[in-house]
Amino acid sequence: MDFRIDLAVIEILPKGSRFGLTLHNLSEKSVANWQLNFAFDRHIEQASLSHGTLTQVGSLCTLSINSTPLYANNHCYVEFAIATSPFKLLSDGIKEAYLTTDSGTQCTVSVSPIVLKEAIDQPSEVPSVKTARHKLIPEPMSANFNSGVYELTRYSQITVDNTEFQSAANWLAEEITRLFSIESKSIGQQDIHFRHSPVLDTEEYKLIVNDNGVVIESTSQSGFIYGAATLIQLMDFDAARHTLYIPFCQIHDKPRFAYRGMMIDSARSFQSVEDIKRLINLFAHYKLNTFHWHLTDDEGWRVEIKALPELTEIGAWRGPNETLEAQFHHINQRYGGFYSQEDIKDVIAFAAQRGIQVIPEIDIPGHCRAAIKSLPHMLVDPDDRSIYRSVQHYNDNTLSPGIDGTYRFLDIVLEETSELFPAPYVHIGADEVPVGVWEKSPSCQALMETHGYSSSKELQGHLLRYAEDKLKSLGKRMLGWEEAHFGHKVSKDTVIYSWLSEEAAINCAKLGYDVVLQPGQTTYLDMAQDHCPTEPGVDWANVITLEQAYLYEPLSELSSNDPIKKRILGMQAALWTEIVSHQQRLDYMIFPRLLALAETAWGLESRKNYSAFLARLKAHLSLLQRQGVHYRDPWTHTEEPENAHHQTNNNNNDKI
Ligand code: TNX
Repeated sequence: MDFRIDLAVIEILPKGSRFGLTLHNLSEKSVANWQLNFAFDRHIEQASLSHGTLTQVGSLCTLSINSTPLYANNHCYVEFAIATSPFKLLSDGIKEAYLTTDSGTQCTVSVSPIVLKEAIDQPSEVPSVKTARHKLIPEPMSANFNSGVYELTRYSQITVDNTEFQSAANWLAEEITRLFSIESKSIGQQDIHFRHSPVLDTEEYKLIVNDNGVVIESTSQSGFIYGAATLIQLMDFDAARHTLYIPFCQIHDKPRFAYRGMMIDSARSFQSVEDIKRLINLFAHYKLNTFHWHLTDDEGWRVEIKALPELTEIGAWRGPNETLEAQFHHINQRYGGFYSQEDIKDVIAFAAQRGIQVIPEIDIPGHCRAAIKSLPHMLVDPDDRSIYRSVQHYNDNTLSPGIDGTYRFLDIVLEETSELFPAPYVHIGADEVPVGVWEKSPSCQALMETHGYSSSKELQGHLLRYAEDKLKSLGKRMLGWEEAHFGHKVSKDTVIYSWLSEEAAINCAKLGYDVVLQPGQTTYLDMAQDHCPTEPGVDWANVITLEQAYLYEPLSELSSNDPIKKRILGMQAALWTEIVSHQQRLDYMIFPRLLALAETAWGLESRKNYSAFLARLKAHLSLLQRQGVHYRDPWTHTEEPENAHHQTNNNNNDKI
């Protein structure tokens, strides 16, 4: 490559850091009128730039120093500062860069790892443990093992009492084939029996393995899925004999929380339908029952809305020649994609077969840049002179409650979304509405006056209440991030997802809202997993080691019989994907921390024990290996594979 940039932290300031950026021209040709484009997650203070000009839209920065050509075999140097916390991770550096020259040529620029000033390198010690006798995660409510094993062969069959549960039995058969290449024959022994047991609770199951075979008892499709997931984890495979061994046991199990979820952000990075299904299938193995799908954000609109095709024709794509600027990765090309309504139906059916409901998130009124840029005639308030900057550095990403177009947009999007997703919930976002929005919009100010509102939070609440009423009329309950109750306009039927702190969850529960816990400090899987600069991830909420993920105990400050606890529907983990651009990285960030969180979501608090979990995990990792999951090994700290960083994600070709 003919160009390279080096970025070094040169000074740590009381609030922020100062950087030196060197752009090298390693070629034999000088370039005049160049522009350097690079992806950088933090806001660069304009006034701090030593020379040249810099614009920043989200993470995309464009630097030019027109007075100085970039001479052959020479370099140019600039300094700038940020006002947020100092860098500790290499992932904080510049992610990608390219140069454009006056002839319009695009040249790739290689990026050296950032030189950090204060890198802490203290990998946490994970205790070495003896491999446990069984590898069940989450740990069942009660499990008794007896001596002896039952053998399953390719002549084994699964029988169901009731055809209603056939699809759970099919899942088990498919998984056995996928994992162990054992295809059951249509003529064989009836070794696994799904027995309907109406006395059990919906998600409860029993699993009995003895000389007579395997019996799973349950009363619902999801109960049979959980029984099947446990059975799979109990299997030991003898490849030579093509036989699966299952230890004799009696297991009786049911979940602690009714809501056990995982959120994936498909807006910042786009995952193919196959990638999403692969993850959902894995979630089923850990007895999760909810997939929260973050489908819209500033950097991409991913759900087809038939009445507003611009949302995906324009808003699903970013790049040098697109309406939306490139962000984060793949910045010198067209990147993106969307899920057609057919794709979504396919995902929903796939998830339902695995006992998982899919909840869509349409994030409003902030985080709406992709929608606004796709539908400016509908969503831009031409008289709004407000000046604001969102957390992710946009000044044009918020819907206006003062114009009709916003309400028409909401009607259409919520109607189509509600029709498409059978779950009785729609998540409406409501997070991170920037300070300063709507202040200089005559229509918003007039609306505030009409209703006697004194703050923008009330105006936000006004819009969210509209969305809530609309969703109610469509038979859906509204879910929102913790900011959804700001301005006190939405009803107590709204479910609050707390992400900033546990305290917020307690406050919301005290106010009478049902809550789902998703505190950034312990459940955000985009956080780095250890105190090492090379760990991929971010650290604004925390560094989340496996142990911290495991030890998270929802609302532990409250006594176990505090009635407020009844308001907790459950918990979920989340993967935001600004820096998660490919499948290996996805796996690396999710596994095995999700297993730790799944144990808390499902298992009894009294049975939680980190060493015992590690012992089971040690035995369990082979099951992840068998499926090609690129997990982070807690003992060897194995990184994602070398090539992962350089691998281009081909997903964006899916819809071209
Ligand atoms: C906060 S959590 C966000 C997301 C970012 C994430 C990055 C929440 C409701 N908003 O928009 O992707 O931090 O960690």
